[in-house]
Amino acid sequence: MSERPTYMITTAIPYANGAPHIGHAYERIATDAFARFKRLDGYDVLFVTGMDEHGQKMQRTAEKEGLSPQGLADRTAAQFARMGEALNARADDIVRTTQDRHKQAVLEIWRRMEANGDIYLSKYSGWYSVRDEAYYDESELTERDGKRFAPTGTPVEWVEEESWFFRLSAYADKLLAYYQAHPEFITPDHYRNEIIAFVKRGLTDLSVSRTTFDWGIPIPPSPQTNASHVMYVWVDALTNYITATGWLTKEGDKSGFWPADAHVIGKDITRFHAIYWPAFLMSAAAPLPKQIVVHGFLFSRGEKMSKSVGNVVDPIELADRYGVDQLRYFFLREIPFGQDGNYSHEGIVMRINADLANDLGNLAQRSLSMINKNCAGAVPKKGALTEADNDILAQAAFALDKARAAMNDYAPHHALAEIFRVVAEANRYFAGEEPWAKKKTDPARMETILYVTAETLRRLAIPLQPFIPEAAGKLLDLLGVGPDSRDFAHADAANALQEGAPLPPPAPVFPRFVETEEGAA
Ligand code: ME8
Repeated sequence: MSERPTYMITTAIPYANGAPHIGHAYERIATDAFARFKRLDGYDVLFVTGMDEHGQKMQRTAEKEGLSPQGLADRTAAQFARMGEALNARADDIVRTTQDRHKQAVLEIWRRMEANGDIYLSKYSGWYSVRDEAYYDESELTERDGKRFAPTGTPVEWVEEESWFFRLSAYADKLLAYYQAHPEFITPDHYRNEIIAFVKRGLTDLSVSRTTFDWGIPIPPSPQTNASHVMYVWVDALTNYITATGWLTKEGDKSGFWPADAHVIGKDITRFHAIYWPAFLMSAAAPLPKQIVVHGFLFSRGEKMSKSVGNVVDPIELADRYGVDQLRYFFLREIPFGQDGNYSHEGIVMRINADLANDLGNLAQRSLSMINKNCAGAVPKKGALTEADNDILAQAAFALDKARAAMNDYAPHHALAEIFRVVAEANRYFAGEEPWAKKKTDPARMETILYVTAETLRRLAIPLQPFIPEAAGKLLDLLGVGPDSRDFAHADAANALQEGAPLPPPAPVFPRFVETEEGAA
């Protein structure tokens, strides 16, 4: 472990029963941007994702597809690994719940919960949704055409079996006290309020094992029963977060990363992360993650993605069509983090052309090609600075502080809005100062304007790296900024561009998106 402060961030671990969709891509990209931001800000970062490979849903899907559950998990894990590469959002570790290290961690959390007196044998009879892998209370269900449905819209089935239970009811008050003492634990606030209201209604004990199928982690034999139980898939899946650190099993050198700083998850699984998971950890005498960071759902033109509507898109295809940075930018800028959002071809193209190609791309292209032609391909000379020069440089410097504050609040849309507000200001500065007109009348002033513009671009490209890593990197290449001078510690005036430093030939950073027949589909 280094001297630097640590920061651990995770995504949810997707069910391994189907290919990645845009919701998975969104979560991965956002988490990657948070991880990159902290890394550039000097933290020792552990970014973890994984695959949720056990459970009844996996077993049933595999049967339908004529595969073994492990075969299906392997196929899906490969698809998710490709998605991570394609989105330039590779994690440091991928915890697959069928791995032995994970099994050990799950058995240890179980042992600790049992030792704490929180596990007992009884019989479960009630409603279960295989699609959600969740139990529901009768009062939560709705009835349609003689069938019952969970609040999430998924069908439920009646289950009656012997089961181990976790004494969740004993944790309601402790959880409420915890939420009160740590108001930042569930963010944004409206999800926190929902959880508090739910816990206040009282918690019932949770069935944490199943006997009617076997695709899961076996529970150690007990003199109390002859039945073979497998771990409830959510006890199994949630524990992945701690597996990655080896904290429970005291293995490896990552245990200093626990407790995680942030679990980034979608709004449909807040109950598991903000109620069950902290209760399990309290029972196991393990520290709780610092924040549950909840994002909304993505819809295609307002509609839920569904195979039957035919609007499920492959995120890798989207990245190929629009560009990786372009897709990342769209998601992070367009959707207020924590709220639901929409994506559409028009929406993505508008963002690409207005913000990336017109505002940022043109400013870079115009200023850098003027520098190339008029300043011998080197960083221009800086004369005395005017108020306008100082003002735009100060705004660019301040953009990093504002972006940092926004990212601490898990609001990437605010971070990008601020950076692009300054990009727009820089365009106004450039247009207003008319360096091309000064070329003959006052060439020294022209150089100063070009210097200020280039230095402004440098100060903005540095905080843009977490969001659009490739393009921001390319822009820093064009500004002659070396690989060791790109972290946030180098964003300040002390590391400003050096007059006369040679620059590579200019090249476009963001091309416009041009419609083709296929693109308009
Ligand atoms: O829930 N928009 O897996 P999952 C945005 N295995 N996010 C979405 C989304 C959408 N349309 N659809 C899903 C699981 N997500 C469990 C997690 S964690 C210990 C176990 C998000 O494949 C969803 O909210 O159904 C979740 O955060 C993630 O994608 C994986 O969903």
